[in-house]
Amino acid sequence: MIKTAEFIKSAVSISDLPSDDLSHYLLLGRSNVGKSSLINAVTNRKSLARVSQTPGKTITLNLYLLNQSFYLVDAPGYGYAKRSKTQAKSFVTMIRNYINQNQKLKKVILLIDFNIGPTIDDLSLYSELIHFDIPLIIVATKYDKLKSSLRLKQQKVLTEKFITDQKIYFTSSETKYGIEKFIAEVFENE
Ligand SMILES: Nc1nc2c(ncn2[C@@H]2O[C@H](COP(=O)(O)OP(=O)(O)O)[C@@H](O)[C@H]2O)c(=O)[nH]1
Ligand SMILES: [Mg+2]
Repeated sequence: MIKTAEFIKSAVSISDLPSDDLSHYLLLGRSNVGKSSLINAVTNRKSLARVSQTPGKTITLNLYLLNQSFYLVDAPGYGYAKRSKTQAKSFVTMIRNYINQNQKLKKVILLIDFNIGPTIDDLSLYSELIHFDIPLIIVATKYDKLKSSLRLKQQKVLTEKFITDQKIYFTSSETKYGIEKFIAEVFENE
């Protein structure tokens, strides 16, 4: 259970990250996939993470401290249409450095829109991420948006896009479907 949550900082570079020994959990996903909403649902706060703000030009890692014991790190905005190729590249470089250099990173959580399914950008990021020696989790967001009669079929279609045994959570930040299970399993060691 998440009892406390606070925004700590927006880090603009790897060297700007806190120097304590707390664990990090990295959230990745295209703009609009529901990252901020997931942070708010997990922490049971209405607006801890700002929902749907237009991404700025600066690439940041936004750190939230949960239960005074671990960081949830929001890395906003890959696949954002208005970003230049150079910016997209520097995003991937920053994430790669963060994963490679951060001993405190415990898991990478990639968000996919359940309705839209994985986009080309999502799948290309996924295929990079599976090569890192770090647990990778998929969260299919906005589960509530699909008609319940179509959910099982879509669940199957989505599952087939990823490697066998890929752990996938289905969540809705709107109805809180799947949020408790996500918290209990993903942060089980915290
Ligand atoms: N119906 C529904 N809408 C959602 C859900 N999660 C996010 N959204 C909406 O999707 C849009 C983008 O969400 P946001 O959290 O800002 O995405 P981010 O850009 O990844 O941080 C907003 O309009 C949210 O209200 C969900 O679980 N269900
Ligand atoms: Mg956001």
